[in-house]
Amino acid sequence: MTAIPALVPLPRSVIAIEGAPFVLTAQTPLIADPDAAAAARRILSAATAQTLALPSDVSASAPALTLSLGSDIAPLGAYRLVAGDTGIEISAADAAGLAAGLHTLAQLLSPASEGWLVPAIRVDDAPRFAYRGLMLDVARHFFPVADVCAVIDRAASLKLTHLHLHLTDDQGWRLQLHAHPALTAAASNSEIGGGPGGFYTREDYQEIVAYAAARHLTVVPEIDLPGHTHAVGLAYPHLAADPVVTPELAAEAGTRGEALPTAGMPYTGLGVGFSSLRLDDEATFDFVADVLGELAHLTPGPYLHLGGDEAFGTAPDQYDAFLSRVTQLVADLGKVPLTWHDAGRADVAPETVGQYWGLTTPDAESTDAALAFVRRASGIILSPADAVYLDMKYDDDTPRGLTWANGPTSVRRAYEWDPASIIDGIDDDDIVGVEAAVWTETIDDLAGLDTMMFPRLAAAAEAAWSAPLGSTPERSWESFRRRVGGLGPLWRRQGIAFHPDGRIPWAQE
Ligand code: TNX
Repeated sequence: MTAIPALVPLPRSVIAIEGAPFVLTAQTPLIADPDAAAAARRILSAATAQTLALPSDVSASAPALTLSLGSDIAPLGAYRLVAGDTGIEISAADAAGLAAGLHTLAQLLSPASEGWLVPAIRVDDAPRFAYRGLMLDVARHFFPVADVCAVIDRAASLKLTHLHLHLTDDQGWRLQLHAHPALTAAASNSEIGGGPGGFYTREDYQEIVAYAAARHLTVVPEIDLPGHTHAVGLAYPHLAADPVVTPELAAEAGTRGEALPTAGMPYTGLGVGFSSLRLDDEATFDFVADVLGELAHLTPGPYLHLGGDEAFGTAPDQYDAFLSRVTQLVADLGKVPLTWHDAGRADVAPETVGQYWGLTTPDAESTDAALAFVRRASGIILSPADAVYLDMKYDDDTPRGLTWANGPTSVRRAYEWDPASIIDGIDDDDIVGVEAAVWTETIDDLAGLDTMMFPRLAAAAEAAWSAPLGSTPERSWESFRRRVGGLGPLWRRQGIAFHPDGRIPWAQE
């Protein structure tokens, strides 16, 4: 077709078909099983900023929206959507596929006096990677349950499948655990900048997990170990090693006017890499076993993320032995251990999946660490920091954000990379998926998250879902900027405070 509609992530196939547009109104009959019908009302009402009744109880001759579970389509996200003036039919093998089709339908709607128009179209679609993630750091700044749920809705609208919650860091411990209540009693009421912090009760956490599951997202909880653990020392001083303050850390703290990390005092600065659990003490291993056991029990999804990054305060041999032992512990709990790629050099449990956070042009050390996961055949999740770290500034004028990942990350840079082109020897078969990350050193509310995530999260979603960069004329920056610009009115209706990037031709409604 000449001009592809504003669809992101780009579907496998989009064909304009003969006929007039479908007109969707609040009274359009909806033919679907009750769960799918509820999903359709929720997704389409949010997309139109209007409550759509979409009645199911009509013996209607009016053109209907039909959601059907058919067997000729692959499971886990694939779908077919056919729209024309006589009706819209979305077919999929499962509820996840129907939801993906509904999110495509939401992007196709345009307002008109008689209702919402959907062009006559056929879309056949399926994802490239099964794991399509977003990491949210709730440790540097705490975000209440409602904000996390809003982030889940945003992730679902781009067909993501996993929400990785970075639950613990130097600045605070955010998950209540029965076995160690002091973690939240003594180590959660701090955050960067001196705000009040906060934590999720077990019930809050389960509410987040259920909210995500209802939107076909799996929560991946991260307890960052053995570094990024200064907060643990506020609750259990005997488990924490003294902070290792390097000259670089001291210089950076000086520039920012921050206090240096001090044992037993809340840390509210931006420094990283100074903390470690005491790895020469069996009490640490008992603690970690309790924490991970309780977390495994609370978490229905398959993954437990153990962090493992930037443990500069830990001796290398102790780090290796710790990661080896703790990944095995997670495997013994029946979960799949996930670690940042740094742990690739340790003898981790063979099931361990790595998460690559180096640059799109990797150095030798991160290449070796990433390849270690692939050699063990467990695979890797790609989060190249100079492309999909959504806490990087867009340009020098962005008020929030960091720049350590090779300077600011423009929308174009977030878009123009391909998962199979990052590390020699790692291609589609080795890649579990793609995950964007939003670290929150400089972000403290939902509007701030929105501005940093959108539109770059759409670029990451396309890397995760769509065919390889450059494989079709539409899988290109020129096409993406037009398509993503077309989503401006939808995002406004959905209440997403996106960054109105000047390189993108934003549609006005
Ligand atoms: C690196 S990525 C970190 C985080 C920071 C982030 C800021 C990774 C595994 N570690 O601790 O928050 O950069 O962009």
